[in-house]
Amino acid sequence: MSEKKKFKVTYSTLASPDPLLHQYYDAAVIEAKAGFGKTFPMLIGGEKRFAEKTFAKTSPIDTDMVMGYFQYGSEQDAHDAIAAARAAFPGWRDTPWQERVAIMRKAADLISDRLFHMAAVMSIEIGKNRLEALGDVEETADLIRYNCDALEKNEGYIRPLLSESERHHNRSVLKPYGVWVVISPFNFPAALAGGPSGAALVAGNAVVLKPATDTPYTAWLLAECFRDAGVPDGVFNYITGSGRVVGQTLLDDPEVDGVTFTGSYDVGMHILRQFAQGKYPRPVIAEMGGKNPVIISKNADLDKAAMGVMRSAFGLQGQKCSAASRVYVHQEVKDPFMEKLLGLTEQINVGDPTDKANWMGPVANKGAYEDYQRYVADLREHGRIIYGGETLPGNGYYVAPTIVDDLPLDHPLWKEEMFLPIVTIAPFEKLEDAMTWANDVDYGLTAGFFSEDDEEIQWWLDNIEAGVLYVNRASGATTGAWPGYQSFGGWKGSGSTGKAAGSFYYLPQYMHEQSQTIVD
Ligand code: UN1
Repeated sequence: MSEKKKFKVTYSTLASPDPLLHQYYDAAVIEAKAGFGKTFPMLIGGEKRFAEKTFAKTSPIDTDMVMGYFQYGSEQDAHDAIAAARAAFPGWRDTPWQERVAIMRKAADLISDRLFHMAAVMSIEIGKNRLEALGDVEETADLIRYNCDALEKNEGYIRPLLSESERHHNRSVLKPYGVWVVISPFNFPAALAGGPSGAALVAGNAVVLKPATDTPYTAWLLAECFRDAGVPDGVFNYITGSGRVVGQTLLDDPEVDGVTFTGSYDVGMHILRQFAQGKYPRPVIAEMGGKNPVIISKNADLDKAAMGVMRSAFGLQGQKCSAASRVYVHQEVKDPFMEKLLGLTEQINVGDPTDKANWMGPVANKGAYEDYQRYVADLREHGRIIYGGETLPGNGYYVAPTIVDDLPLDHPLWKEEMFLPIVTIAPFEKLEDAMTWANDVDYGLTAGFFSEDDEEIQWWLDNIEAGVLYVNRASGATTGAWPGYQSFGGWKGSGSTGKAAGSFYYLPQYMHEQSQTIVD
């Protein structure tokens, strides 16, 4: 067989994909399924580690489909992983940054080489459609490359300071902290595991990755890429199991120097508070969800607005922290907007996301499926469901995209993150009111605005409280940031550091600064 064509994937190239892309993906799904049923180890100090218990990873597409068996790690395994990272740290820290960059670039290239296999596994593991899964994998490689570039552009973050005299030689040096724990979520099982791990590693830290219990498989494939790229034993460790046992033990271990957590507001705040009890401050980069608003002015192009909202409300079944979950639309254009949104939503096929015809797959797990039913009952009672509101047939966790109107503005679900394909819509008369409502939540991750009026646009940019803003973006009103093209990080309860991923200020967070003054 001839060499496979290489693709440069981004979320925007995925709008009109090459037919070969589909062919490769279809083949990868068949191949991935043929390999299911194996038992996967953890990776601690370069050794394969097996726990006493394993858990079966089943697919939300078909709950009878067992993808593989993963280790149910113990407290001891978690401590061992931290100890392995601690032991490996000095060697990695002292490795010239240029060599670390070379190894991490190799890892990024391996991820790109394994794009189709990783995406196929991810689709089956978490129900992500083919294009979004391919995007997630390639985003991982690009996040790693972005941070390699950043280290190079900043020459290893060794920079001269001013000097008092010719005899003074002063410089600022950024150095890695030590042992870094990465706790990753199910929704971007590659990008939000590999992005933070890659940054911590290239900066010179040793890493312990604990992926979400729903997505150990994609994270294992990532671990293989790091290993095969030559990340030394113990510098990257992969541990699986429950958040309660393994996750909590990692966080309790005083040998941990920093954490990157992506997940819910409640867990993120718990980690921040717990870390503040330590002997001294340690960095916690927490990315904690959103309740992302879209405001549609009477001066909006409603086709763009409807497309942007549909894609961001229902992409990945609404389970992105960047998902659009609230829409405030000017009362004069509400009816035509709703008609367009309804028209687009009716065209969505929900089903096995490895099938090209299906744009929405199942929700992630039983808990999400039950939450959906609970929320829908509440919304039906207090508002009006104008589309969806039903679970769908199949042996997986399928639910309909759901549009809700007439929900009173004081209902708690205007403020609570549901993490499901549910969008609530309200009319407004004055833009100022829409802005007040948009900002009146504990979150501030992403936000969207639709208007063709430049003054209004500037006013919106000046007043909205969120970290990632999009104006008139039909390909996604609030979702779809790409490393280097958008920075991605939240304000308020959405993020702990005020600095975003995929941008200038991310990588330095994985290092502490040292000032060095030498006098002749
Ligand atoms: C998340 O939703 O958890 O901007 C992260 C986006 C993706 C990342 C989202 N690049 O939608």
